[in-house]
Amino acid sequence: MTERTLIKNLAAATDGPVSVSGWVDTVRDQKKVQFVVLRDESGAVQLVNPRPSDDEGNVIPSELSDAISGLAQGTFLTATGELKHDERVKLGGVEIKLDGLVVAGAANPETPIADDTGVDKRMDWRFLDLRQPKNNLIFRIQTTLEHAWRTYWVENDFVELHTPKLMASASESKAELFEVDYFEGKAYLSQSPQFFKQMAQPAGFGKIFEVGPAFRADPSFTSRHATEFTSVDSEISWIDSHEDVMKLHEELLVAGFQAVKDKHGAEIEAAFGIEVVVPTTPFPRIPLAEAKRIVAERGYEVPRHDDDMDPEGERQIAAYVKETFGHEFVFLTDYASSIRPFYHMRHEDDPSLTNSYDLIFNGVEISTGAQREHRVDVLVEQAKDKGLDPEELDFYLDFFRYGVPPHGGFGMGLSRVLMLMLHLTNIRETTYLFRGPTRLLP
Ligand code: AMO
Repeated sequence: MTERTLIKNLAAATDGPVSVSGWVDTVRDQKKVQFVVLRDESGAVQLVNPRPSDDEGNVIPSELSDAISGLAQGTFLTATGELKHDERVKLGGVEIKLDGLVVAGAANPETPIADDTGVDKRMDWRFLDLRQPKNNLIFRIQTTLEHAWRTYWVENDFVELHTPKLMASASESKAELFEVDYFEGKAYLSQSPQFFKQMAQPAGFGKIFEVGPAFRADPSFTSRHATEFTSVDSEISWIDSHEDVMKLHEELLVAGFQAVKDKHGAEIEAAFGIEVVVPTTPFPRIPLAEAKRIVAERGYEVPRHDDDMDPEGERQIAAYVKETFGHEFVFLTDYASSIRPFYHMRHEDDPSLTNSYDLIFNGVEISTGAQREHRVDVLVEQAKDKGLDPEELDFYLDFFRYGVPPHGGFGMGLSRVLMLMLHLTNIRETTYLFRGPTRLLP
Protein backbone atom coordinates (compact mmCIF):
# COMPACT_ATOMS: atom_id res chain seq x y z
CA MET A 1 0.00 0.00 0.00
CA THR A 2 1.19 3.52 -0.79
CA GLU A 3 2.45 5.33 2.28
CA ARG A 4 0.20 8.00 3.75
CA THR A 5 0.84 11.56 2.58
CA LEU A 6 -0.25 14.46 4.73
CA ILE A 7 -2.65 16.66 2.79
CA LYS A 8 -0.53 19.76 3.23
CA ASN A 9 2.31 17.99 1.39
CA LEU A 10 0.25 17.12 -1.70
CA ALA A 11 0.92 20.43 -3.45
CA ALA A 12 4.66 19.71 -3.46
CA ALA A 13 4.24 16.00 -4.37
CA THR A 14 4.56 14.72 -7.95
CA ASP A 15 1.51 13.49 -9.83
CA GLY A 16 0.90 9.76 -9.51
CA PRO A 17 -0.31 7.17 -6.99
CA VAL A 18 -1.01 8.60 -3.57
CA SER A 19 -2.72 7.67 -0.32
CA VAL A 20 -4.33 10.09 2.13
CA SER A 21 -6.12 9.46 5.43
CA GLY A 22 -8.57 11.70 7.21
CA TRP A 23 -12.24 12.39 7.71
CA VAL A 24 -15.05 13.29 5.32
CA ASP A 25 -15.85 16.98 5.34
CA THR A 26 -18.43 17.04 2.54
CA VAL A 27 -19.75 14.76 -0.20
CA ARG A 28 -21.12 16.10 -3.48
CA ASP A 29 -22.82 13.12 -5.03
CA GLN A 30 -23.56 14.19 -8.60
CA LYS A 31 -24.95 12.12 -11.43
CA LYS A 32 -21.78 11.93 -13.50
CA VAL A 33 -19.11 12.63 -10.94
CA GLN A 34 -18.72 12.41 -7.20
CA PHE A 35 -16.61 14.73 -5.05
CA VAL A 36 -15.48 14.19 -1.49
CA VAL A 37 -13.63 16.83 0.48
CA LEU A 38 -11.35 14.96 2.85
CA ARG A 39 -9.73 16.72 5.77
CA ASP A 40 -6.79 15.71 7.93
CA GLU A 41 -4.83 17.48 10.65
CA SER A 42 -2.93 19.45 8.02
CA GLY A 43 -5.54 20.54 5.47
CA ALA A 44 -8.25 19.51 3.02
CA VAL A 45 -8.23 17.94 -0.45
CA GLN A 46 -10.78 17.13 -3.09
CA LEU A 47 -11.23 13.47 -4.05
CA VAL A 48 -13.02 12.86 -7.32
CA ASN A 49 -14.68 9.84 -8.79
CA PRO A 50 -16.08 10.15 -12.34
CA ARG A 51 -18.84 7.54 -12.42
CA PRO A 52 -18.14 4.90 -15.05
CA SER A 53 -20.60 4.91 -17.98
CA ASP A 54 -21.40 2.72 -21.00
CA ASP A 55 -21.13 3.75 -24.66
CA GLU A 56 -24.52 5.46 -24.54
CA GLY A 57 -23.43 7.50 -21.53
CA ASN A 58 -25.50 5.57 -18.98
CA VAL A 59 -23.87 5.38 -15.56
CA ILE A 60 -22.72 1.88 -14.62
CA PRO A 61 -23.11 1.12 -10.92
CA SER A 62 -19.83 0.47 -9.14
CA GLU A 63 -18.83 -0.52 -5.66
CA LEU A 64 -16.73 2.63 -5.26
CA SER A 65 -19.60 4.91 -6.33
CA ASP A 66 -21.94 3.19 -3.88
CA ALA A 67 -19.39 3.49 -1.10
CA ILE A 68 -19.04 7.22 -1.75
CA SER A 69 -22.82 7.71 -1.84
CA GLY A 70 -23.03 6.03 1.56
CA LEU A 71 -20.33 8.15 3.23
CA ALA A 72 -21.51 10.15 6.21
CA GLN A 73 -19.76 13.39 7.11
CA GLY A 74 -17.11 12.69 9.73
CA THR A 75 -16.25 9.18 8.59
CA PHE A 76 -12.55 8.43 8.91
CA LEU A 77 -11.07 6.69 5.90
CA THR A 78 -8.02 6.06 3.78
CA ALA A 79 -8.29 6.99 0.12
CA THR A 80 -5.95 5.86 -2.64
CA GLY A 81 -5.81 7.28 -6.14
CA GLU A 82 -3.90 9.36 -8.63
CA LEU A 83 -2.74 12.78 -7.55
CA LYS A 84 -3.20 15.41 -10.22
CA HIS A 85 -2.19 19.06 -10.11
CA ASP A 86 -4.85 21.24 -11.69
CA GLU A 87 -4.91 25.01 -11.23
CA ARG A 88 -8.68 25.07 -11.69
CA VAL A 89 -9.20 23.17 -8.43
CA LYS A 90 -9.85 25.89 -5.88
CA LEU A 91 -8.87 23.74 -2.93
CA GLY A 92 -5.06 23.74 -3.07
CA GLY A 93 -4.73 23.28 -6.84
CA VAL A 94 -4.67 19.48 -6.63
CA GLU A 95 -7.16 16.66 -6.63
CA ILE A 96 -7.04 12.91 -6.26
CA LYS A 97 -8.82 10.67 -8.74
CA LEU A 98 -10.02 7.84 -6.58
CA ASP A 99 -9.09 4.19 -7.00
CA GLY A 100 -10.40 3.00 -3.68
CA LEU A 101 -11.54 3.81 -0.16
CA VAL A 102 -11.08 1.93 3.09
CA VAL A 103 -13.35 3.12 5.87
CA ALA A 104 -11.63 2.94 9.27
CA GLY A 105 -14.46 4.34 11.40
CA ALA A 106 -17.87 5.21 9.98
CA ALA A 107 -19.74 8.19 11.43
CA ASN A 108 -23.39 8.29 12.41
CA PRO A 109 -25.18 10.16 9.63
CA GLU A 110 -26.78 12.66 12.05
CA THR A 111 -24.21 15.18 13.35
CA PRO A 112 -25.22 16.49 16.79
CA ILE A 113 -23.75 19.97 16.29
CA ALA A 114 -23.86 22.52 13.49
CA ASP A 115 -22.10 25.81 12.76
CA ASP A 116 -24.62 27.81 14.79
CA THR A 117 -24.68 25.54 17.87
CA GLY A 118 -24.17 27.34 21.22
CA VAL A 119 -20.92 26.99 23.14
CA ASP A 120 -22.24 24.67 25.87
CA LYS A 121 -23.61 22.11 23.45
CA ARG A 122 -20.43 22.39 21.42
CA MET A 123 -18.51 21.47 24.57
CA ASP A 124 -20.71 18.36 24.93
CA TRP A 125 -19.39 17.31 21.53
CA ARG A 126 -15.95 18.80 21.86
CA PHE A 127 -14.23 16.16 19.72
CA LEU A 128 -16.48 17.09 16.81
CA ASP A 129 -16.16 20.79 17.54
CA LEU A 130 -12.38 20.52 17.44
CA ARG A 131 -12.49 19.20 13.89
CA GLN A 132 -13.21 22.76 12.79
CA PRO A 133 -9.94 24.08 11.35
CA LYS A 134 -10.30 27.30 13.33
CA ASN A 135 -10.56 25.41 16.61
CA ASN A 136 -7.74 23.08 15.68
CA LEU A 137 -5.60 26.15 14.96
CA ILE A 138 -6.07 27.39 18.55
CA PHE A 139 -4.22 24.37 19.87
CA ARG A 140 -1.45 24.62 17.32
CA ILE A 141 -1.02 28.23 18.44
CA GLN A 142 -0.97 27.05 22.05
CA THR A 143 1.78 24.57 21.18
CA THR A 144 3.87 27.28 19.53
CA LEU A 145 3.32 29.67 22.44
CA GLU A 146 4.33 27.14 25.08
CA HIS A 147 7.29 26.00 23.01
CA ALA A 148 8.54 29.60 22.71
CA TRP A 149 8.15 30.12 26.43
CA ARG A 150 10.00 26.94 27.20
CA THR A 151 12.76 27.92 24.78
CA TYR A 152 13.06 31.26 26.54
CA TRP A 153 13.24 29.61 29.94
CA VAL A 154 15.68 26.92 28.91
CA GLU A 155 17.97 29.38 27.12
CA ASN A 156 17.97 31.51 30.26
CA ASP A 157 18.90 28.63 32.59
CA PHE A 158 15.51 28.14 34.26
CA VAL A 159 14.76 24.73 35.78
CA GLU A 160 11.43 23.08 34.97
CA LEU A 161 9.52 21.75 37.97
CA HIS A 162 6.41 19.66 38.49
CA THR A 163 5.03 20.44 41.92
CA PRO A 164 2.51 18.11 43.54
CA LYS A 165 -1.17 18.68 42.95
CA LEU A 166 -2.20 16.86 46.11
CA MET A 167 -1.69 19.17 49.05
CA ALA A 168 -2.11 19.10 52.81
CA SER A 169 -3.44 22.68 52.92
CA ALA A 170 -4.68 25.60 50.85
CA SER A 171 -2.16 27.71 48.96
CA GLU A 172 -4.55 30.48 47.96
CA SER A 173 -8.02 31.29 49.35
CA LYS A 174 -9.58 28.62 51.55
CA ALA A 175 -12.91 29.37 49.95
CA GLU A 176 -11.95 27.89 46.60
CA LEU A 177 -10.51 24.63 47.81
CA PHE A 178 -11.34 21.16 46.52
CA GLU A 179 -11.16 18.59 49.27
CA VAL A 180 -10.58 14.92 48.47
CA ASP A 181 -10.55 11.81 50.61
CA TYR A 182 -6.97 10.76 51.20
CA PHE A 183 -6.74 7.36 52.91
CA GLU A 184 -7.64 8.01 56.57
CA GLY A 185 -7.59 11.78 56.12
CA LYS A 186 -8.18 14.60 53.67
CA ALA A 187 -6.11 16.21 50.95
CA TYR A 188 -6.67 19.31 48.83
CA LEU A 189 -6.17 19.87 45.13
CA SER A 190 -3.48 22.43 44.44
CA GLN A 191 -4.82 25.91 43.64
CA SER A 192 -1.41 27.15 42.57
CA PRO A 193 2.19 25.90 42.76
CA GLN A 194 2.81 28.97 44.91
CA PHE A 195 4.42 27.40 48.01
CA PHE A 196 6.50 24.85 46.15
CA LYS A 197 7.75 27.14 43.46
CA GLN A 198 8.90 29.41 46.28
CA MET A 199 10.54 26.41 47.93
CA ALA A 200 12.82 26.12 44.90
CA GLN A 201 14.49 29.37 45.97
CA PRO A 202 15.87 28.18 49.33
CA ALA A 203 16.52 24.91 47.47
CA GLY A 204 19.07 26.88 45.47
CA PHE A 205 17.49 26.50 42.02
CA GLY A 206 17.68 30.21 41.21
CA LYS A 207 15.13 30.37 38.41
CA ILE A 208 12.27 27.96 37.81
CA PHE A 209 9.13 27.49 35.77
CA GLU A 210 6.16 25.19 35.72
CA VAL A 211 3.25 24.70 33.35
CA GLY A 212 0.66 22.57 35.08
CA PRO A 213 -2.90 22.17 36.31
CA ALA A 214 -4.42 24.29 39.05
CA PHE A 215 -7.80 23.71 40.68
CA ARG A 216 -10.22 26.24 42.11
CA ALA A 217 -13.60 25.34 43.55
CA ASP A 218 -14.98 28.55 42.14
CA PRO A 219 -18.75 28.28 41.74
CA SER A 220 -19.01 31.18 39.30
CA PHE A 221 -20.18 30.82 35.73
CA THR A 222 -18.13 33.50 34.03
CA SER A 223 -16.49 33.43 30.64
CA ARG A 224 -13.03 33.48 32.23
CA HIS A 225 -13.16 31.13 35.20
CA ALA A 226 -12.69 27.38 35.18
CA THR A 227 -12.48 24.94 38.08
CA GLU A 228 -9.36 23.44 36.51
CA PHE A 229 -6.96 25.51 34.43
CA THR A 230 -3.40 25.41 33.20
CA SER A 231 -1.23 27.72 35.24
CA VAL A 232 2.01 29.09 33.81
CA ASP A 233 4.33 29.92 36.69
CA SER A 234 7.81 31.29 37.06
CA GLU A 235 9.82 32.26 40.11
CA ILE A 236 13.25 33.85 40.38
CA SER A 237 15.80 34.58 43.10
CA TRP A 238 17.75 37.74 43.85
CA ILE A 239 15.24 40.31 42.76
CA ASP A 240 15.21 43.88 44.06
CA SER A 241 11.46 44.31 43.66
CA HIS A 242 8.45 43.22 41.61
CA GLU A 243 9.95 45.33 38.82
CA ASP A 244 12.38 42.46 38.11
CA VAL A 245 9.48 40.04 37.88
CA MET A 246 7.64 42.31 35.45
CA LYS A 247 10.77 42.46 33.27
CA LEU A 248 10.90 38.69 33.08
CA HIS A 249 7.19 38.54 32.43
CA GLU A 250 7.24 40.95 29.52
CA GLU A 251 10.29 39.32 27.91
CA LEU A 252 8.57 35.98 28.09
CA LEU A 253 5.39 37.33 26.51
CA VAL A 254 7.31 39.03 23.72
CA ALA A 255 9.12 35.76 22.93
CA GLY A 256 5.82 33.86 22.85
CA PHE A 257 3.90 36.40 20.77
CA GLN A 258 6.77 36.77 18.30
CA ALA A 259 6.84 33.01 17.74
CA VAL A 260 3.07 32.87 17.29
CA LYS A 261 3.10 35.76 14.86
CA ASP A 262 5.98 34.30 12.84
CA LYS A 263 4.43 30.88 12.56
CA HIS A 264 0.69 31.54 12.50
CA GLY A 265 0.23 35.27 11.81
CA ALA A 266 -1.28 34.75 8.36
CA GLU A 267 -3.50 31.83 9.43
CA ILE A 268 -4.74 33.81 12.42
CA GLU A 269 -5.58 36.78 10.23
CA ALA A 270 -7.50 34.51 7.84
CA ALA A 271 -9.35 32.54 10.54
CA PHE A 272 -9.95 35.19 13.20
CA GLY A 273 -9.64 38.41 11.21
CA ILE A 274 -7.13 39.88 13.64
CA GLU A 275 -3.48 40.77 13.65
CA VAL A 276 -1.27 39.37 16.40
CA VAL A 277 0.57 42.35 17.85
CA VAL A 278 3.95 41.60 19.38
CA PRO A 279 4.00 43.94 22.38
CA THR A 280 6.77 46.49 22.77
CA THR A 281 8.70 46.70 26.03
CA PRO A 282 8.47 48.07 28.61
CA PHE A 283 4.74 47.48 29.00
CA PRO A 284 2.97 50.44 30.62
CA ARG A 285 2.92 50.26 34.43
CA ILE A 286 0.27 52.08 36.45
CA PRO A 287 -0.11 51.88 40.23
CA LEU A 288 -3.58 50.61 41.08
CA ALA A 289 -4.59 53.77 42.96
CA GLU A 290 -3.73 55.88 39.93
CA ALA A 291 -5.55 53.46 37.63
CA LYS A 292 -8.67 53.95 39.72
CA ARG A 293 -8.37 57.71 39.42
CA ILE A 294 -7.99 57.39 35.67
CA VAL A 295 -11.08 55.23 35.24
CA ALA A 296 -13.03 57.55 37.56
CA GLU A 297 -12.08 60.43 35.29
CA ARG A 298 -13.46 58.40 32.42
CA GLY A 299 -16.75 58.25 34.29
CA TYR A 300 -16.48 54.81 35.88
CA GLU A 301 -16.35 54.43 39.65
CA VAL A 302 -14.95 51.08 40.74
CA PRO A 303 -17.41 49.78 43.38
CA ARG A 304 -16.25 50.53 46.88
CA HIS A 305 -16.83 47.10 48.43
CA ASP A 306 -13.17 46.14 48.11
CA ASP A 307 -9.89 47.67 47.09
CA ASP A 308 -9.61 45.64 43.91
CA MET A 309 -10.24 46.55 40.30
CA ASP A 310 -13.44 44.98 38.98
CA PRO A 311 -13.83 43.60 35.43
CA GLU A 312 -15.34 46.83 34.09
CA GLY A 313 -12.50 48.80 35.68
CA GLU A 314 -10.03 46.47 33.95
CA ARG A 315 -11.72 47.10 30.61
CA GLN A 316 -11.69 50.85 31.21
CA ILE A 317 -8.03 51.04 32.14
CA ALA A 318 -7.15 48.84 29.16
CA ALA A 319 -9.07 51.21 26.88
CA TYR A 320 -7.19 54.14 28.38
CA VAL A 321 -3.84 52.41 27.88
CA LYS A 322 -4.72 51.52 24.30
CA GLU A 323 -5.72 55.10 23.52
CA THR A 324 -2.78 56.69 25.33
CA PHE A 325 0.10 54.28 24.68
CA GLY A 326 -1.26 52.09 21.85
CA HIS A 327 -0.52 49.08 24.05
CA GLU A 328 -2.62 45.95 24.66
CA PHE A 329 -0.93 45.16 27.98
CA VAL A 330 -0.74 47.04 31.25
CA PHE A 331 0.78 46.16 34.61
CA LEU A 332 -1.36 47.45 37.46
CA THR A 333 1.04 47.66 40.37
CA ASP A 334 1.18 48.18 44.12
CA TYR A 335 -2.06 46.51 45.17
CA ALA A 336 -3.33 47.11 48.68
CA SER A 337 -2.14 44.60 51.29
CA SER A 338 -5.77 44.14 52.29
CA ILE A 339 -6.55 42.27 49.07
CA ARG A 340 -3.26 40.48 48.54
CA PRO A 341 -2.15 37.18 50.07
CA PHE A 342 0.00 37.15 53.20
CA TYR A 343 3.07 36.08 51.22
CA HIS A 344 3.31 39.31 49.18
CA MET A 345 6.04 41.64 50.35
CA ARG A 346 4.73 44.99 51.57
CA HIS A 347 6.27 48.37 50.83
CA GLU A 348 9.07 49.24 53.22
CA ASP A 349 7.67 52.75 53.76
CA ASP A 350 3.95 51.95 53.47
CA PRO A 351 2.81 48.50 54.64
CA SER A 352 -0.67 49.14 53.27
CA LEU A 353 0.74 48.49 49.78
CA THR A 354 2.42 45.42 48.29
CA ASN A 355 5.26 44.86 45.83
CA SER A 356 2.81 43.22 43.47
CA TYR A 357 1.02 43.55 40.17
CA ASP A 358 -1.74 42.21 38.00
CA LEU A 359 -1.15 42.03 34.28
CA ILE A 360 -4.12 43.10 32.16
CA PHE A 361 -4.23 42.06 28.50
CA ASN A 362 -6.95 43.46 26.23
CA GLY A 363 -9.02 44.35 29.27
CA VAL A 364 -8.82 41.11 31.27
CA GLU A 365 -6.46 40.00 34.05
CA ILE A 366 -4.16 37.25 32.85
CA SER A 367 -1.69 37.16 35.67
CA THR A 368 -0.70 38.03 39.21
CA GLY A 369 2.90 38.52 40.25
CA ALA A 370 4.79 39.78 43.26
CA GLN A 371 7.92 39.98 45.29
CA ARG A 372 7.52 37.51 48.16
CA GLU A 373 8.12 38.24 51.81
CA HIS A 374 11.19 36.17 52.67
CA ARG A 375 11.87 37.45 56.20
CA VAL A 376 10.24 34.76 58.31
CA ASP A 377 9.34 36.97 61.28
CA VAL A 378 7.58 39.44 58.98
CA LEU A 379 5.93 36.58 57.13
CA VAL A 380 4.53 35.14 60.36
CA GLU A 381 3.12 38.54 61.30
CA GLN A 382 1.53 38.95 57.88
CA ALA A 383 -0.05 35.50 58.10
CA LYS A 384 -1.50 36.36 61.51
CA ASP A 385 -2.68 39.67 60.14
CA LYS A 386 -4.70 37.70 57.57
CA GLY A 387 -6.24 35.51 60.27
CA LEU A 388 -4.11 32.49 59.34
CA ASP A 389 -2.68 30.10 61.90
CA PRO A 390 1.13 30.08 61.51
CA GLU A 391 1.21 26.54 62.90
CA GLU A 392 -0.79 25.26 59.94
CA LEU A 393 1.75 26.96 57.68
CA ASP A 394 4.76 25.64 59.53
CA PHE A 395 5.99 23.45 56.65
CA TYR A 396 5.99 26.56 54.43
CA LEU A 397 7.53 28.84 57.03
CA ASP A 398 10.37 26.33 57.40
CA PHE A 399 11.43 27.21 53.83
CA PHE A 400 12.45 30.62 55.21
CA ARG A 401 14.24 29.47 58.37
CA TYR A 402 17.37 27.93 56.90
CA GLY A 403 18.51 30.63 54.52
CA VAL A 404 16.59 32.08 51.59
CA PRO A 405 17.27 34.66 48.88
CA PRO A 406 14.88 37.50 48.06
CA HIS A 407 12.59 36.25 45.32
CA GLY A 408 9.40 36.71 43.36
CA GLY A 409 7.39 35.39 40.48
CA PHE A 410 4.06 35.19 38.77
CA GLY A 411 1.24 32.85 37.81
CA MET A 412 -0.57 33.21 34.49
CA GLY A 413 -3.65 31.50 33.07
CA LEU A 414 -2.79 29.86 29.76
CA SER A 415 -6.34 29.77 28.36
CA ARG A 416 -6.89 33.41 29.21
CA VAL A 417 -3.78 34.46 27.29
CA LEU A 418 -4.95 32.55 24.22
CA MET A 419 -8.51 33.83 24.52
CA LEU A 420 -7.36 37.43 24.60
CA MET A 421 -4.70 36.99 21.96
CA LEU A 422 -7.34 35.70 19.54
CA HIS A 423 -10.01 38.22 20.63
CA LEU A 424 -12.30 35.41 21.78
CA THR A 425 -14.77 36.01 24.59
CA ASN A 426 -14.84 32.70 26.44
CA ILE A 427 -12.07 30.49 27.83
CA ARG A 428 -14.16 27.46 26.90
CA GLU A 429 -12.97 28.15 23.35
CA THR A 430 -9.29 28.04 24.28
CA THR A 431 -9.41 25.18 26.79
CA TYR A 432 -9.11 21.71 25.33
CA LEU A 433 -11.69 20.31 27.76
CA PHE A 434 -13.31 22.90 29.97
CA ARG A 435 -14.09 22.15 33.61
CA GLY A 436 -16.71 24.22 35.42
CA PRO A 437 -19.18 23.80 38.27
CA THR A 438 -21.54 21.81 36.06
CA ARG A 439 -19.09 20.24 33.64
CA LEU A 440 -17.09 17.08 34.25
CA LEU A 441 -17.77 15.48 30.85
CA PRO A 442 -16.32 14.81 28.37
P1 AMO B 1 -4.08 34.21 40.88
O1 AMO B 1 -5.01 33.56 41.82
O2 AMO B 1 -4.34 35.63 40.53
O3 AMO B 1 -2.59 34.19 41.44
O4 AMO B 1 -4.01 33.36 39.56
C1 AMO B 1 -3.08 33.67 38.53
C2 AMO B 1 -3.75 33.62 37.19
O5 AMO B 1 -4.32 32.35 36.97
C3 AMO B 1 -5.50 32.46 36.20
N1 AMO B 1 -6.65 31.97 36.96
C4 AMO B 1 -7.69 31.33 36.41
N2 AMO B 1 -7.94 30.97 35.15
C5 AMO B 1 -9.09 30.31 34.91
N3 AMO B 1 -9.99 29.99 35.87
C6 AMO B 1 -9.77 30.32 37.16
N4 AMO B 1 -10.66 29.97 38.10
C7 AMO B 1 -8.57 31.02 37.48
N5 AMO B 1 -8.03 31.50 38.62
C8 AMO B 1 -6.88 32.07 38.28
C9 AMO B 1 -5.68 33.93 35.88
C10 AMO B 1 -4.92 34.59 37.01
O6 AMO B 1 -4.46 35.87 36.66
N6 AMO B 1 -0.13 32.23 43.28
C11 AMO B 1 -0.59 33.39 42.53
C12 AMO B 1 0.35 33.78 41.42
C13 AMO B 1 1.70 34.30 41.90
O7 AMO B 1 1.71 35.24 42.71
O8 AMO B 1 2.73 33.79 41.44
C14 AMO B 1 -1.95 33.07 41.94
O9 AMO B 1 -2.36 31.94 41.81
O10 AMO B 1 -5.10 34.19 34.62
